[in-house]
Amino acid sequence: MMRRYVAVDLGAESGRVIVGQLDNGLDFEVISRFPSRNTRIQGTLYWDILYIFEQIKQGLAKALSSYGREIVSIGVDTWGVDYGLIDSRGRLMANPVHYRDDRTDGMMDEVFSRISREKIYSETGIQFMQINTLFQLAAEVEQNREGLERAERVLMIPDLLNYWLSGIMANEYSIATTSQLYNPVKRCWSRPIFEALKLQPSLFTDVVMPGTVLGPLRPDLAREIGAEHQILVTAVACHDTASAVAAVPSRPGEESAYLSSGTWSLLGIESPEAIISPRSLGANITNEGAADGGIRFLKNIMGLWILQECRRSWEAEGAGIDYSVLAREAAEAKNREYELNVNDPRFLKPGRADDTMPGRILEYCAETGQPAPQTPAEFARGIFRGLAAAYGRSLEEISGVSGRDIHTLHIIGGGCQNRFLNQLTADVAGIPVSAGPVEATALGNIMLQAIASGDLKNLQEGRDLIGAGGDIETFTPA
Ligand code: ADP
Ligand code: LRH
Repeated sequence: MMRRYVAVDLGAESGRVIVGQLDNGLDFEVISRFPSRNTRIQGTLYWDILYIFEQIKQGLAKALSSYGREIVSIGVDTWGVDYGLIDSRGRLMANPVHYRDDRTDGMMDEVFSRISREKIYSETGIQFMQINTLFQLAAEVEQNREGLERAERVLMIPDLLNYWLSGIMANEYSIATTSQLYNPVKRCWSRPIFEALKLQPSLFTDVVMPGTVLGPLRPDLAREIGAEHQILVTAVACHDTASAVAAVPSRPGEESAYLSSGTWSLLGIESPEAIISPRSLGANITNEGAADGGIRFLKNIMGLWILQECRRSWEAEGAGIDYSVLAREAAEAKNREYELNVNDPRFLKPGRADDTMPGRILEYCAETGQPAPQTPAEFARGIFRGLAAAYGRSLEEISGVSGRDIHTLHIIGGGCQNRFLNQLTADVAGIPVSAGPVEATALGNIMLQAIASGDLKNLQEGRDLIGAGGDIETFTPA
């Protein structure tokens, strides 16, 4: 009987349920795809986590009706830094707040008044971004003290979904590191940071490593979706970027970097240990947990989010925007050429009716004395040029700080379908770009389940299968 794994991969723009199996390589089928819904209520931006869980249930039920007893396990990976608070009866206390909500405004300075930037970085090695769990929890201390006092547990989003699937509460390593509360050298939660924020250490569990089988699906859930056999819930590399990096088709010993390209652009290298130094702090490079228990030494770059928000704004005005068409048109759109500094903080927050993302770009162009784009393709071209420039700079920083040579860049994720951006990146970086796979994150998720169930030897075996799969295209610098 074929053994199949269900991967639930939730990015900030969209989620998918995928079934994968080892069958002449690492083969997969997309069962369902849905938007990662969020909504603003009384001024707060929330994830619609109940809708998302309903989509997971429907996807799993569909996978079961197609493959029945062949389904062995399920694994969940999601975007980083967000969480839900759980009360003493095991209930979610409120809808999780979106990391782009305004509540973290000013929270970095608030936290730095209690514990220094240097100390936080030496404890965690994590890039400073106001979206980090650390600053979200600092906002709860200020704005929701009673709620936080009643909370028994903090579960990061994939931990929460794993809990709803299995009944087991556990904080997984890769997603735990995105919090900026975890010490990757001592391999435990950071006491000095918990003390500075007056947070109870018991809010988090001991960390479990990627590939830990949590247990079977809850019996009530199994009945609801019609599962007649035991399906295991595996804590994979629960941070989506860790799952994506697990599936980079690199060969052993290769001197390469990866770029996970989606809502965010995550560019970096793998390292067995954390690299925490004044230089890595100066360059604001992060040390997040990897699928093999090691480290992803990388930069968080604003990513295709800016384009997603432009698309939302253009569609609200009635324009239909197809990403592949837009990428092709951007390649030709040479009038009114500009280049965006994609990491400018003004682009972090969602656009509003009176403050749209295209409007912010026009404001930026006026301030920097650049031509104002007019068509979607012209807007997109400047975003892509800015992203490629940021990739080039980040590659240099990462190579300089780590002392590693980088001869190839593997681009994975939805953004690797953008052939214009792939070529621009190769040109700016001056190294070949290897693009694919698009669904790297789900593949990394499946690999961890296959390793946990003894069907795959290790990550390299999975990477070799992906590399041999043939969906990889190379872009050579001009
Ligand atoms: P996430 O998982 O972070 O939600 P994805 O990995 O799904 O994001 O990547 C989504 C991005 O990929 C989109 O914002 C878009 O810019 C890009 N993209 C998706 N499809 C295409 C396509 N056919 N051609 C070019 N770019 C694409
Ligand atoms: C990408 C990602 C990234 C950051 C951000 C919040 O989806 O996980 O690594 O953590 O979302």
